[in-house]
Amino acid sequence: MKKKALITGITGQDGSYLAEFLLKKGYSVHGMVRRVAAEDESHRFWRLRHIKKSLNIHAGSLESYASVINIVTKIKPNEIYHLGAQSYIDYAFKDEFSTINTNINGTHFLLSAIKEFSPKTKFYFAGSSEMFGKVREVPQNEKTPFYPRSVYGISKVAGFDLTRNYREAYKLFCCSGILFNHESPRRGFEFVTRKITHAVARIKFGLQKDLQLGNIDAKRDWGHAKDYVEAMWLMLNRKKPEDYVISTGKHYTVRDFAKLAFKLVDLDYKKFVKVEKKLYRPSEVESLLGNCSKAKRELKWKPKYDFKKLVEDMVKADLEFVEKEGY
Ligand code: NAP
Ligand code: G4F
Repeated sequence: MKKKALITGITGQDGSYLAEFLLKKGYSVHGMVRRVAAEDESHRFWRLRHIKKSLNIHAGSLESYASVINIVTKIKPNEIYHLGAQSYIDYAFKDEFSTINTNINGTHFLLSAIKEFSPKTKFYFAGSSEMFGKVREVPQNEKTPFYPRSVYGISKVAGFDLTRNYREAYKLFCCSGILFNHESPRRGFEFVTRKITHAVARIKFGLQKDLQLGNIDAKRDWGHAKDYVEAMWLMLNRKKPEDYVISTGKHYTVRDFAKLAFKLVDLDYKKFVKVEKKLYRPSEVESLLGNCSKAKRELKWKPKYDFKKLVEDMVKADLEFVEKEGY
């Protein structure tokens, strides 16, 4: 019998790569999507268009326990990958309450539904390096204390603790990946890497004059989403549920990212990037750097993409995108 996986957030960057990955492994792949998204296929399913026919899509809401119970009891999946979240940090500062509601309740509802109705289901929680926030040590590993700097980070710490508590209290197979930033040509346009590579392509084609950015001295440990979804699967396919940091072990500034992205199209970033104080965050995470030696040792995981390959992949894809779509 085919293994069944349920992915929340299947329409997002990671959800789309994970769905592809699991289909290739022979899984029957189910996705939970919000009704608003299900009704707007042409826009909301852009990352899944090529595999949509192979997926089982269920309309449901992470904000409703009844809806989560219905889907979990109907599918009784072997594995749940809980990726659905309000994941954009700038927006979390603008709407703290919906970020908290979706992110904490969504995780809690899924864990509770597994405990009550499908206790053999293994559960993956999408934890985040944002939980380290104002970092307590460098680099950060699984034992580094958390110090979140946004409501998003706070919601992820709560989800992480809920996941750990369900593992310890009810002996469920629940684990969290503490994933550092990961990007790709499927990254949402609001995140800084995609904002940069899209602007680079638009500037190259004469559609845009400059690029406004906020804090370009912030440092991130950037990997490729394709590499990171494999780590999620590896975590659920070991004997024991544990939490893992997933990162590259190298970090760069936003300025470094912009410099390389512009250089790839023979432009000098200094002529185009305009720093705007209004784009700074009320409380910033200045620098993140992960130590993923536990994942390397126990999951035998290591990233295939480095920083340069990642930026090249994104710039190339955005040049093609802008040329084809014209925007
Ligand atoms: P993403 O592209 O923003 O995708 C988020 C997904 O969550 C989308 O499918 C979205 O669905 C869904 N979603 C948002 N709000 C929802 C709501 N109220 N109810 C139900 N679904 C909702 O994020 P990603 O980059 O793939 O990240 C996946 C997960 O990993 C997220 O939980 C994120 O917080 C976490 N994470 C990401 C990174 C990273 O660098 N990418 C690092 C660490 C952790 P719609 O299509 O309907 O909007
Ligand atoms: O690309 P970002 O918006 O990603 P951020 O805030 O690090 O969050 C992402 O990674 C987390 C993992 O650590 C995930 F949990 C989360 O869901 C998300 O995927 O911003 C990166 C950095 C920040 O320091 C920000 O202040 O870039 C800086 N930045 C500078 N100018 C900008 C901009 N960020 C955005 N989005 N837009 C700007 O114009």
